[in-house]
Amino acid sequence: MKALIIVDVQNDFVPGGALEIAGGDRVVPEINTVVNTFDLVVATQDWHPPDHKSFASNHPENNVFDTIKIQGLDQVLWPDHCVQGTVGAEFHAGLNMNPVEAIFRKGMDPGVDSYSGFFDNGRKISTGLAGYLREKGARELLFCGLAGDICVYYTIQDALKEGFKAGLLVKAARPLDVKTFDQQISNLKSTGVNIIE
Ligand code: VGL
Ligand code: ZN
Repeated sequence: MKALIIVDVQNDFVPGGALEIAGGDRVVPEINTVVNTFDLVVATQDWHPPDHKSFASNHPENNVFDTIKIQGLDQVLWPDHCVQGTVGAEFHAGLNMNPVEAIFRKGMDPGVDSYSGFFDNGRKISTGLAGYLREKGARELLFCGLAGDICVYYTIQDALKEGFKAGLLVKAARPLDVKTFDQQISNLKSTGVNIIE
């Protein structure tokens, strides 16, 4: 049984959004083309409270994109994005969400960021995604969405750690940093991830 995991295709990650990714909106038609070919489709949604510690605005002494330590973890300070209940946190209006059976939200704890759809960055709290997928009988997961080099990448890493087979739909993912993503793709390939160009 094959599942598609759509990562964070939200307004703040597409051009015009608070944390825009070049070409981020281009993943939408790519995902729509394949979304009906899976046995199971789930989506993740970045869903932060306004006082989230990953927001540079909550660290007046720092700048956007600085890296600081929070609770012992490296944390990039982002522009305010995907704030709960805002338009920026909504899924892109063009994305066909009808086949999506479940939405897993992440990043609600103000003290810790959550790039992966499975666990927070400290690996302390599970979203329940792994258990859900196992109970549904999904063994092979295909990933797409935004940002390729951040939430998609870390979600794939956790999928492997959780014992799933993983694939990446490259055309349906866009990174914040292209060079980083290219490097990550070759790393993933060497760890057995099915890179679908
Ligand atoms: C993401 C940075 C901060 C992502 C989420 O979805 O890739 N990146 N929050
Ligand atoms: Zn975020």
